[in-house]
Amino acid sequence: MHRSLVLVKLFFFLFATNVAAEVLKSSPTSPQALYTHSTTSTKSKSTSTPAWSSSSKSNVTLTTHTSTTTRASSIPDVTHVLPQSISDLIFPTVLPQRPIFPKNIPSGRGALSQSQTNGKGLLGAIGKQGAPKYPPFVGSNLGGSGGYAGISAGSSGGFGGSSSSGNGHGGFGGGSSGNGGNGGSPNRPGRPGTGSSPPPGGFPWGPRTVGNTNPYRNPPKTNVTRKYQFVIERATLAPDGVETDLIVINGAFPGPTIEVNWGDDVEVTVINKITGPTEGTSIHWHGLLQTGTPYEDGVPGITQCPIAPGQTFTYKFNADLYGSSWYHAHYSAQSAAGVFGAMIIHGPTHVDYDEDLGPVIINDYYHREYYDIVEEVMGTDLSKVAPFSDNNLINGKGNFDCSTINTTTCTPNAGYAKFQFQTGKKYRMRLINAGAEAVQKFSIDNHNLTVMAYDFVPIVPYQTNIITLGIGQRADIIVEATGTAKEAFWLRSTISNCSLPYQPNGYAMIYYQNADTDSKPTSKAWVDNTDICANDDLSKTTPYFPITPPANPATEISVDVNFGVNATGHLVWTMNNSTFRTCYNDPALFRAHDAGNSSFTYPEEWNVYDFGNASSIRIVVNNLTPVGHPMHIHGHNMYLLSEGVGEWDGSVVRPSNPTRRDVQQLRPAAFNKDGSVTSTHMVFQIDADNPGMWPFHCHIAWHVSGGLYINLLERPADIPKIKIPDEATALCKSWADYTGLGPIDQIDSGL
Ligand SMILES: *[C@@H]1O[C@H](CO)[C@@H](O)[C@H](O)[C@H]1NC(C)=O
Ligand SMILES: *[C@@H]1O[C@H](CO)[C@@H](O)[C@H](O)[C@H]1NC(C)=O
Ligand SMILES: *[C@@H]1O[C@H](CO)[C@@H](O)[C@H](O)[C@H]1NC(C)=O
Ligand SMILES: *[C@@H]1O[C@H](CO)[C@@H](O)[C@H](O)[C@H]1NC(C)=O
Ligand SMILES: *[C@@H]1O[C@H](CO)[C@@H](O)[C@H](O)[C@H]1NC(C)=O
Ligand SMILES: *[C@@H]1O[C@H](CO)[C@@H](O)[C@H](O)[C@H]1NC(C)=O
Ligand SMILES: *[C@@H]1O[C@H](CO)[C@@H](O)[C@H](O)[C@H]1NC(C)=O
Ligand SMILES: *[C@@H]1O[C@H](CO)[C@@H](O)[C@H](O)[C@H]1NC(C)=O
Ligand SMILES: *[C@@H]1O[C@H](CO)[C@@H](O)[C@H](O)[C@H]1NC(C)=O
Ligand SMILES: *[C@@H]1O[C@H](CO)[C@@H](O)[C@H](O)[C@H]1NC(C)=O
Ligand SMILES: [Cu+2]
Repeated sequence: MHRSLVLVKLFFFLFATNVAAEVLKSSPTSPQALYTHSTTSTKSKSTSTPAWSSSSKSNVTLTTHTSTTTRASSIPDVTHVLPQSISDLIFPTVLPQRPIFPKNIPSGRGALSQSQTNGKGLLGAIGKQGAPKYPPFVGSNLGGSGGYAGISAGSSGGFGGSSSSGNGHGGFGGGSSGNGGNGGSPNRPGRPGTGSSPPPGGFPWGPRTVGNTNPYRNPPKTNVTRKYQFVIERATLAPDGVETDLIVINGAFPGPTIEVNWGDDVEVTVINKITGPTEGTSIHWHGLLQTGTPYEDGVPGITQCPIAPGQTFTYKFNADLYGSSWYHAHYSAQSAAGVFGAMIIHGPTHVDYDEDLGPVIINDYYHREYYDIVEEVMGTDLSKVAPFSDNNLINGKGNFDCSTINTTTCTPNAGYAKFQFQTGKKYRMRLINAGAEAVQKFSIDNHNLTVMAYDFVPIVPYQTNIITLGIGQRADIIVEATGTAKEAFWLRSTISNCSLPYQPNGYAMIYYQNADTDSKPTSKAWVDNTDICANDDLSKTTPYFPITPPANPATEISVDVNFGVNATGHLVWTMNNSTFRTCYNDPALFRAHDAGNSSFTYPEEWNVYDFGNASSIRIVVNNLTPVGHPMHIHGHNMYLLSEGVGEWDGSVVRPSNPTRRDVQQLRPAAFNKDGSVTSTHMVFQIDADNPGMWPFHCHIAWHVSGGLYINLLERPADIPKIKIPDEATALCKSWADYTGLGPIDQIDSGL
């Protein structure tokens, strides 16, 4: 069927005919309901089979709104009518906001100590006890001043701009697996004492530069192993002044920063000490390729069994790409409870800067426990399926208006993250959207931003004032300190209008060298003229190292993103009409491994797409929902051939060198005045050079809980050649013991 017919029909049923695209875009101020309870479905432009008639695959029906439903004979007892309430809740016309504005912020003096807000985490602090500084690579012998001139290997320019003393950064050669190597700060685990020195004047990654090396074909191997230990447990902290039950790593929120060099081996020993109640866990190393080690990707039920309570697992993988990223729990929505942290992989740079200020982690933040939120998201009370975030944090800090709650201890003016600038210097910042639901708009008042990398891909630098980051996306930026000695500025991240925040405004404070670091900036925000839900145009984001993907890939498929209400009345998200659910006890990758070249029939709800030996894979993704989705691929950077409104017309943006990244914001579908709906698309391609079972999913926690997820089975014939270590298979034994050989109370897709 022609897509536009499907769309017109579907959305006609779903939503009122009188809703305009403008209404959607300006919805927060519009009193007009998006959804009117029309029963006049006969006005549908479609005369062909009803939109809900074909979904025998997953028992998910596309929700329609009609008084005369027809039902696929294979699907008994399916409710086709979407309750009127749901549309207003998922796509509210008025956001019930309680925003905090600069005028309401008392000063830069925080009311809570770092340990009360962030536990053992030091991100966001300045001064003696502040966050560590970040050298050009781990093991570099820093000292003194002088610009970081190390753009090419062997450059004789001094490294500098970052002093090796007095900033808590010592601790090279610390314990091989403990936190807090000697001299290190509590959130800087110790490092092994051997093998970390590069050749004199050189780099750990050898002669590779951004411009001369295809990172996928010719990555370095340093033969250095960096070891970390993560103890995951529950903790009560007050990141924004509100005492909240979190799950944290090594007592820190956000978790400890992993900092290694490109080509290093990384070993992270994860100890699951989550009790009261217990739950499983697993950690995903976002953006890494895991070539040859797909069982280290950290996706429970796909690449491993969860780490059972009380159990320990050591992830061993190579830092095969360089730049900025994060790691996070992939078990249900546990990440939203605080199980995430930054990952810095030092590598060559193509842009000059003086100092690396490290991670700027941004996350929409919820005061309720993630489990309670997921229970509602996955419940049958459709009025609760689209939760609002309570706050927006930068490096785990923020203020909260305590007058709006009285259920828990709340300290006003808990304090914001702070950064120190010196006039004339150029700073690198590593922005990470580590949130659960929100699209972030990052900016620094009065400062231009130069973007040098998106995700793990260095780009031809371009200048902007506001950077859009969907969940999981990163931007490496250079900021030139153009202010004067006594000035202070707001650094902002604002949750966009296509997300659901009660309090959209995230702040941090930037102080110049002679500014009073307890003062409050008075700077004004840039005006945001950017599209509210989409990433910057693909035409703007040109990879610095060009790669041309095949113009005619071996395989091309098309997948629709949609949602519906299933037979038991739950809202589920679908890809190609099928909602996903993992089986924690039975990792799909292990099935592929055991199946070898014989075919194994995967349960339909695993959403496995077997691409066989295809050498390249193209996927056209169509969004039929009025919500944006940050689509993340594991095991690859995707070539983004096209994205935008409407169906793909076959054209490719910069075919000789398309944008590559590991998360792309799929725009929301738009409503038109005549009642029709215009879908949106993104088209991506991957080189199938990485045998494995690779997730491709929406990174909104609540959407992946609801099943917006597929697995790409890549080169299954080569998977049996991969040796899955005993330690990985042993996880299934201990998980089976924990679950008593039966299912646990899995309230969502599991991821
Ligand atoms: C988002 O909505 C708010 C409140 O309605 C409005 O003030 C703001 O201008 C909107 N921002 C954008 C980028 O549309
Ligand atoms: C998904 O379901 C809709 C409605 O039942 C149907 O029109 C469409 O063809 C299905 N899509 C696929 C790819 O099966
Ligand atoms: C679909 O529903 C039928 C009947 O309720 C059930 O037997 C079957 O397992 C369901 N299939 C899926 C994929 O959920
Ligand atoms: C790492 O080890 C491999 C295999 O032993 C060796 O070929 C390579 O030269 C080593 N690389 C470095 C940087 O020492
Ligand atoms: C505080 O608690 C009272 C009594 O439970 C309730 O009526 C009131 O609405 C609450 N106020 C806020 C701001 O939540
Ligand atoms: C930002 O960049 C523009 C264009 O290069 C320039 O005109 C402007 O002065 C810059 N603003 C600041 C605050 O640096
Ligand atoms: C509907 O979805 C929910 C949530 O995934 C699931 O628990 C329930 O079993 C599903 N119902 C059917 C009939 O598949
Ligand atoms: C989408 O689902 C339909 C119906 O189950 C199936 O026939 C088709 O192969 C699926 N599409 C892809 C690309 O797998
Ligand atoms: C499949 O595997 C079997 C042994 O497991 C081997 O004999 C056979 O040649 C393989 N077939 C192909 C097509 O690789
Ligand atoms: C896939 O490649 C393997 C070797 O890697 C080969 O044995 C097998 O026959 C191929 N299968 C197909 C369907 O071409
Ligand atoms: Cu989504």
